[in-house]
Amino acid sequence: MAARDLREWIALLEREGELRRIAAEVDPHLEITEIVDRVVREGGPALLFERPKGSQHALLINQFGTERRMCLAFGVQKLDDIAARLSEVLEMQPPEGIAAKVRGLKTLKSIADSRPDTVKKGPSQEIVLRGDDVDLGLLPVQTCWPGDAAPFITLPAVITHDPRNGTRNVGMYRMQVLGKNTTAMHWQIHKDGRADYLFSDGKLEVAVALGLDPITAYTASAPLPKHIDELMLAGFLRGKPVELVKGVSVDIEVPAHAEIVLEGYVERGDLTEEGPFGDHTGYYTAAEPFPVFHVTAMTMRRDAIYPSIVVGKPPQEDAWLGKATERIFLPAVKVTVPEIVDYDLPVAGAFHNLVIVSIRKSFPGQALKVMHAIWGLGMLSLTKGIVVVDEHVDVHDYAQVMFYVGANVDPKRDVVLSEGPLDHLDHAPAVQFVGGKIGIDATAKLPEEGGREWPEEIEMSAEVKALVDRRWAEYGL
Ligand SMILES: Cc1cc2nc3c(=O)[nH]c(=O)nc-3n(C[C@H](O)[C@H](O)[C@H](O)COP(=O)(O)O)c2cc1C
Ligand SMILES: [Mn+2]
Repeated sequence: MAARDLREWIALLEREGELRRIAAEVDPHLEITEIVDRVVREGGPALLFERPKGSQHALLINQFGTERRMCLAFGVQKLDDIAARLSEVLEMQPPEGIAAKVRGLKTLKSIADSRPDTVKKGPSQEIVLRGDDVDLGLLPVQTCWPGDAAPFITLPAVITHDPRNGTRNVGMYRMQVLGKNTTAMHWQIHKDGRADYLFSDGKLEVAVALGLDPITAYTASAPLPKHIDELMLAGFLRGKPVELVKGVSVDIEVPAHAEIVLEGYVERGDLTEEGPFGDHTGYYTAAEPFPVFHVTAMTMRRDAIYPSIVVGKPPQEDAWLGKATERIFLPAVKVTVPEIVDYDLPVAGAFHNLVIVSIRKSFPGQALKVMHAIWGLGMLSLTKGIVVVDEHVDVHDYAQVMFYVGANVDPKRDVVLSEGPLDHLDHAPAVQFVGGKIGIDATAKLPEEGGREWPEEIEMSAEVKALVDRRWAEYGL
């Protein structure tokens, strides 16, 4: 059963030996980062800092830092099992026979039950601070890296509504603390929250939830199309709806079981210099103007636990949020580009720098088709480099991929240079936001593509393999 809130999740982590409590006083200014950096790299546990210096609130970090914890969060054995449930929905066909109809109805019901539920009261509003009482200084917000401009809230679920049609959006966008009741709102240009802000006619209400059950927190980072509510996906993946209550100062429903909620607004033209911030690119992103978020109310549970995450040179904790997205979105990618067998976004490539994709190739030029499809597909369109391999290649085995890139590629023929939009944070292109793309076609070439006959790959025969299996003990190896 999916955790209802952060506390059930912490209890589960503790039962599973996946959480360590730190009783010593530790400084959220840099010190926590250095501790977490070491623990993450060793595949260590989630950490609950019970006494962050200068705050009454405990700080949870590294909740997502390993594949095992990610699977625990979703209640699955492996991340691909989540994708399997989504495939069921995406690949629904008119059912034939009673059994298929019943299965179909169950699938439809699971979609119908995904919508959030509105409830009257929620623990996220046990404590209500308004006006002058709002004080972000109460929270143990981390200054992650020495060059960071200020403390940054790093694991928020930012909720807005599209002013045109009211559809909800939830996104994870870091928030630089500017003062006791203001932060910056780091909506990059390709993001849905930014679009809601630009569609507003001046003022946009915003609510920020901190400290959620892990599935709902994850969905804030999921690259869904603009019109799809992330809380629907959360409800679907949790197998039960997210519960919401009315905000106390804004016309936005907020998670009833959050640890902390910040309510407020942004206004057109009210900008601040945001950054620098040590980012998941492995570099500091330079200061740029972003909207100011004014906090009109801060609500909390009693003894609220503050959630945080550190990003930086990969690998960091966010690697597993990214891998979850890679696995969960594969079925949706395949709906649009059906020849795709599998793909891998290497953690070291910070997710937007490189995609390795395997395809079932049946016509000349198909690898190029797939590259261009990826460069046109949602957030994958920001991908800088794409390597295409044949279906039998394991895209997660980088040595194998490198072998085919070396063996199958004539750089003159098989390297495509293109152009397109790039990640907001990419510092490499000469102009921000647009630049070059590289595609490498490492598939075996068809006669129409290569001109020459493609040689056969070396492989031992099945009979000899079976023989050696049978006789293995005799060899004394
Ligand atoms: C830890 C973490 C921090 C992130 N910080 C930002 C950020 O500051 N700004 C941003 O635009 N996206 C950030 N992202 C990526 C967005 O959360 C992601 O693109 C998400 O899909 C945005 O939601 P949207 O598609 O509804 O806009 C972050 C992701 C993670 C996992
Ligand atoms: Mn969205």
